[in-house]
Amino acid sequence: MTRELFARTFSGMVPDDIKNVLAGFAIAGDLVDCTPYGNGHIHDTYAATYRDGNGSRRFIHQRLNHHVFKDPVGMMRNIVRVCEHLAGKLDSGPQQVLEIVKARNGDTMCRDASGYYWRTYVFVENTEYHDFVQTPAQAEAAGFAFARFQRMLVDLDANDLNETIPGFHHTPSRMAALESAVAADTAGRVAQCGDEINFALARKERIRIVTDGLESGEIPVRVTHNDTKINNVLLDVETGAGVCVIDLDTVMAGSLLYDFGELVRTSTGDFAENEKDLGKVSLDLERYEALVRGYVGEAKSFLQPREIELLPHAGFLMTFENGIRFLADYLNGDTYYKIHYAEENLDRTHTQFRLVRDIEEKVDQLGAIVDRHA
Ligand code: ADP
Ligand code: GN1
Ligand code: MG
Repeated sequence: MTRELFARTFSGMVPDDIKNVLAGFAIAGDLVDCTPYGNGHIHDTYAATYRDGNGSRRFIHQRLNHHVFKDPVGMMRNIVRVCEHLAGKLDSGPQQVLEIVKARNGDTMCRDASGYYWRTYVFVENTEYHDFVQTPAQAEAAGFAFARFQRMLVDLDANDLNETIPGFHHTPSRMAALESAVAADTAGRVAQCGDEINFALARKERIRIVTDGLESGEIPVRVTHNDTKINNVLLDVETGAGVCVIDLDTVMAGSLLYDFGELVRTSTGDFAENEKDLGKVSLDLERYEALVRGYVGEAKSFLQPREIELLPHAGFLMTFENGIRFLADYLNGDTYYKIHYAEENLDRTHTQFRLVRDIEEKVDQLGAIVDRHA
């Protein structure tokens, strides 16, 4: 089954089976509308409006992808734990914690007739998401918001959280998965991807630094978000400030280098993740500096020397890791990420690899910028 077929979307009338499952959530009023929302690659997300005598309220409903998150109950336990921890620590500044709406029976999720788990969050109003940034100020706001998120979780024991996707950022394992995909050639696409596979193999020796450092204790294991893509933080529509970190499914033990690196990948350019015009794909140093200012400015109090030293490597690592994940998915026949057209995973691979190359060329400049702010 390709990911395309897994995705459940509709337009117009809300199908009855969806209405039935939504009725299980403890929400007052009548469902007025419910439409597919956002550009997440994993779950099927809907924005819904309910109305009662007091007015209207919006909610986010998600049908969870249990092929990716095999233990939805354990995942929701993590999210409850993390949200409670964050809610107890809110300090000044515009910020909100994701708010779970429980089922009428008190559970954190409902199940539909086909066995899918659904969950609901309060819609965070007066905010917007960006699939890629348009200004350095947005990069700075996102960097600050994710660093603040990390600071607030610095005293949460990583052992209290389930590992929702085993080896999620173990880049050498991701490389091994690519090599298995090449060997299996399930979709018969290997012959067409020689250049991409060689590009990946040529960098195999440079992807162990963070995993080795975590294993040896040289880099601290922290509670990290692990999916700090720019559309996983909501920015205030008026001020542009980072208001709410969302998509908490992968919050678990990790390295903050993963979080910083994923921000570099998604907030320093001016191009979509699947951009076909590779001439547009490059890292903008002004945005990078803004990101570093926001992120390092807030994280300085807890960053350790080895982490600071590796910050300039983080963007390379996460862009490369995403590139090999997209490539492996393409070779496997598009079973993991949601796709909107046949070659999308290959386009995503090309964009990531072009950005990797650009980061490699700029690494000294990235180091100088980090030095200025750390
Ligand atoms: P996925 O894992 O598929 O990326 P997300 O949890 O990131 O799913 O949700 C997909 C998108 O839905 C987000 O990028 C964001 O645009 C939107 N979204 C999710 N939660 C909320 C919320 N509580 N309020 C407003 N928008 C949200
Ligand atoms: C997925 O769920 P979403 O769309 O925020 C993926 C990330 C990738 C990203 C690439 C659980 O993020 O790891 O970096 O796509 N999430 C999962 O865009 O695999
Ligand atoms: Mg997301």
